[in-house]
Amino acid sequence: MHHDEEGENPVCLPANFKCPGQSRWETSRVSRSKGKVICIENRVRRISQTKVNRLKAQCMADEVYDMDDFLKREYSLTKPYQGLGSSSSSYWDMMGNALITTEHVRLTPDLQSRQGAVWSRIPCYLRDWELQVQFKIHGHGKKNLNGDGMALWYTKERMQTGPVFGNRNHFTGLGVFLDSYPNENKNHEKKYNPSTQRVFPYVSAMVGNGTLAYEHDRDGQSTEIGGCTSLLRNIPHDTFLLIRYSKNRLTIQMDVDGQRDWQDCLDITGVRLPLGYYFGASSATGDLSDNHDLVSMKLYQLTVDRSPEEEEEEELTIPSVDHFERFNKVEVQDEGMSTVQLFFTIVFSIIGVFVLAVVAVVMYGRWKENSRKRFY
Ligand SMILES: [Ca+2]
Repeated sequence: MHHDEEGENPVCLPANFKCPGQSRWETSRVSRSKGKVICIENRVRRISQTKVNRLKAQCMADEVYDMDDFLKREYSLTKPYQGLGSSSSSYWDMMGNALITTEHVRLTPDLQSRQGAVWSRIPCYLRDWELQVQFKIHGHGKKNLNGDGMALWYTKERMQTGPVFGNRNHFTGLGVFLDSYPNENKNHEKKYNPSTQRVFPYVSAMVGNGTLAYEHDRDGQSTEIGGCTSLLRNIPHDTFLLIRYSKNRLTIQMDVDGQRDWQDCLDITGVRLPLGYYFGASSATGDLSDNHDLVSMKLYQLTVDRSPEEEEEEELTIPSVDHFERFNKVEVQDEGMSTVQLFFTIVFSIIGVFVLAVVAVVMYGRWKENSRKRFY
């Protein structure tokens, strides 16, 4: 046995692991003999070529094993989408204008005023999971003349239509929005504030409690808990989004470069999502449109160690985010008075003036009477 193999447990690299400045398996010769440098979990170690090969083989085998073991087919939607929307044995439902092809589920075509969605039929009781979404958003419209985008869901409600990318508003649970049209910049051009401007397409997340409203006209800016710009549209290859939820931590990563390299988009702790909600994806077009193609949604169960206290954490009924106010960094601009406010302001002003006038008349009358009494 080689000396460098003694007492070493080879550790597999995580799927998206990358040493600083190195590609995943990049090795470089450090001596004329068999020594190589390999990057393993942030440590650079000198090991033999044999071991490099063995490690590679083992990691690859483990990855295949992981994929099979942790992919949850009942919450995943993959080609060839067998029975989707028709068979009672399918794990998924389809609604609206959504259409199945051999390559994808087209949630909306590149046509005006369409809505489409797919929803998982089985509520999910996994505590820690990772959802990998493969998709393609493309169309004829020029930049910012396309819309509206799509959304991924983990919510209590399912199969409802509405104004939030084809889904209902006031939803309960998690919504992740791939917003390709900047409504706010359009609607508030004069009040446009460069410090709060977001560049579109913009990916963001929101946790709804059933009463909180997603404001479409403001692209959900007032309720978002985080987000990032991601140039995910009209790209020649497929694009990917990853949502990881583990131990109340929500992470979103994007891969739109086709390099299999995840870019961090959002990482928030203190996100509390109840069990038993449904996964879904929806999309809508308005005056502007795009093809919103969903290639796959793969749900993986994550295995996580928990302390006894964490195990005993009380089960939630309402989704929430700890210290939600910390996200309200955007100052709500003074929009001036609404018509209703203006109406009541005028009414109360008139009443106020009238009351004052009556009081003044009465006071004057009394004063006059008093002064008369004094004279006589
Ligand atoms: Ca928008």
